[in-house]
Amino acid sequence: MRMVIGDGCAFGRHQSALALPLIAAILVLMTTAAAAEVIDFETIPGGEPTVGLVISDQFESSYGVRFSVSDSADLVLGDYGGQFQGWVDDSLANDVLQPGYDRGEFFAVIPEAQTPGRYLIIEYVVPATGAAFDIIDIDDGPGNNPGQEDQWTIRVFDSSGSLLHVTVITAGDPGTGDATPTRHSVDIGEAPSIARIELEYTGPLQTAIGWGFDSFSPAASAGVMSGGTSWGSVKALFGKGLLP
Ligand SMILES: [Ca+2]
Ligand SMILES: [Ca+2]
Ligand SMILES: [Ca+2]
Repeated sequence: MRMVIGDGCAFGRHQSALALPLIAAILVLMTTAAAAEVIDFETIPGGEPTVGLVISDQFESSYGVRFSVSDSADLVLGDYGGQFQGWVDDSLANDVLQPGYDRGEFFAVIPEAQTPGRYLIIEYVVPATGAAFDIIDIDDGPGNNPGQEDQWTIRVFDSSGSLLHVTVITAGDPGTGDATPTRHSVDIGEAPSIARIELEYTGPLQTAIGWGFDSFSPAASAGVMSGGTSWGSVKALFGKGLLP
């Protein structure tokens, strides 16, 4: 982690020697908290979650990530068990998860995500070492439909655009299923190099693939901390006399 102390810190050498370990401890705690934070779409910074709300840069200042879609479509909110936005179930109501899963009230979805060339883009303000998220309803439609298996391709890039990691998840793989959140984790290792993640439907269906996106953990995003806390606010604590 590379941090630069701004000019606003007016300390003598002795005070700095005392303060720096404390700063380091605070940053470790904040980074740990950031790694544990999850964007669950139940709260939206600067607004209220509602069905159809476009999700783009609301999480940029607090989580260090922004969402977009490769073409003119939007990532929008849908609600579990409410108006149809996401997926069809074999035996339950639409947009309901299988028993035992609780992902709150809202999820995110790109309508008509099977459209060729349409995919979700997640960009990091500061690269991260890892990420995790749920893709919901990776299945083969209502009933058993061989040859219609949903398939998702996940691509991870560094800040120079180099491809770091590709994963393909196909209906029938472990953890997939009707109305089921399939957890996927990306772990690049020690170096924080994840700058961009793309999720693209690469299955055979032309219509009504049924899916949702939820519980996104952007993980350790150095320099941009969780919960609206930033390096700038750490410096502000000095100004208030709350730190030595
Ligand atoms: Ca949720
Ligand atoms: Ca389904
Ligand atoms: Ca599906």
